Amino acid sequence: MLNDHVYDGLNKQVNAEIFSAYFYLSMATYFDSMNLNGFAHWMRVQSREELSHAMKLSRYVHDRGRQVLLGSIEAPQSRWQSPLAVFEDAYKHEQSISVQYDRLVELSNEHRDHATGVFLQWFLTEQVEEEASVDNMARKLRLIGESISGLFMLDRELAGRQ
Ligand code: OFO
Repeated sequence: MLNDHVYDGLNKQVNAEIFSAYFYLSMATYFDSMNLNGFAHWMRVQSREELSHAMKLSRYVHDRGRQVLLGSIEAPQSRWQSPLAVFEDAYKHEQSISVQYDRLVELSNEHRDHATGVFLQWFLTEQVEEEASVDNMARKLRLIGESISGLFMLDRELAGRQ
């Protein structure tokens, strides 16, 4: 059975992952509005990935004998100045999620919940990848600069994300 503090932290993290899914979905709709279909597709895949993170956490809470309590999800931002601004925000967001996982690991250590600490290692590794993927996109967009053809080439590439 999970300790109440760790349980509370995991519940909040489920909420944070569902918010991430919502945030990326909002980014997808922004790209839809610009007719950048490849970018929109990339964001939808990302949104689904975030939901899968929420499911993985939920399953763990259940396996440890507690029921996940879902909280309300705040409305995400829906407008940006440019595709680059979207990925810069996504990068900041992923950095904040990484900090949350670090704190959650610390919390589980504080309460000597080693099983949760081990379980959370997967998320720590995943966060390295999550930060890198949005940061790489921001770097590419900075290289492209004002080039419309560069933007469309990248859009075509992103349409292939599985
Ligand atoms: Fe679930 O990693 Fe992004 O937010």
